[in-house]
Amino acid sequence: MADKRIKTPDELLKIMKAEAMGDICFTHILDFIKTGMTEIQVAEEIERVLLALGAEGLSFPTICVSGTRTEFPHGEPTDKVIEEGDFVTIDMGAIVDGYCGDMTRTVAMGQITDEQQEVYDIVLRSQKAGLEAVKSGVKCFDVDKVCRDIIAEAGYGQYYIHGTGHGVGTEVHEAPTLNTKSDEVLEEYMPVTIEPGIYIPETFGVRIEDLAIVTDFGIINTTKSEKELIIL
Ligand SMILES: [Mn+2]
Repeated sequence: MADKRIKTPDELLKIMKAEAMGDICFTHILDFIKTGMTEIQVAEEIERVLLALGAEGLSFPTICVSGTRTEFPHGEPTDKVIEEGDFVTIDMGAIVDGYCGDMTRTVAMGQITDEQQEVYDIVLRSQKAGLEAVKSGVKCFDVDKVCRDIIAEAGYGQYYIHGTGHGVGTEVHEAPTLNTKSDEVLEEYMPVTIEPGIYIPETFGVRIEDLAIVTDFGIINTTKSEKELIIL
């Protein structure tokens, strides 16, 4: 039996197409999002745009959380108004021909604190190092460790409260699982997310997520959106 974690070229193309829709949508949202809007308004616009681009559905209900609510990795959007100084975390995915996209970006609304900037930089460094660690033959827990060690060494280890990533296919969460326990070995043409985060209770959180295709030399990153901190 074929290993369902390894995708065919046809499957990978559908995943790439779904992720490209996410990139286009994110670019639109950077222009759309303003202080004074609610999280729900932004989430609804994301979903409208993905469907308008031709998505047949959404990989999962869109996450848009702001301000202190960014402490919730899987928070549902609410009527909370987006304010100056907020981080806004958006996690979304389109479905194309049955295959899911999945990407996360955290952006800042206007002036942020030094701590916000510092935490963002740590997550970004962790996320980039995780992507660099991905290659066929590497064990999933080793990729998780690369991401986790950077966050821990920066003093935020207790606030990294989930795994580093997962496979993607017709379901948004598939094998392989990238966490502290998974000894699965990455193989060429597995699509996997790399999505470390820091979530400080009642303060703020940051997550950055790309969807990468494992190769023998490293990755093909299907997520093209900017991930240096965007201040709107
Ligand atoms: Mn994900």
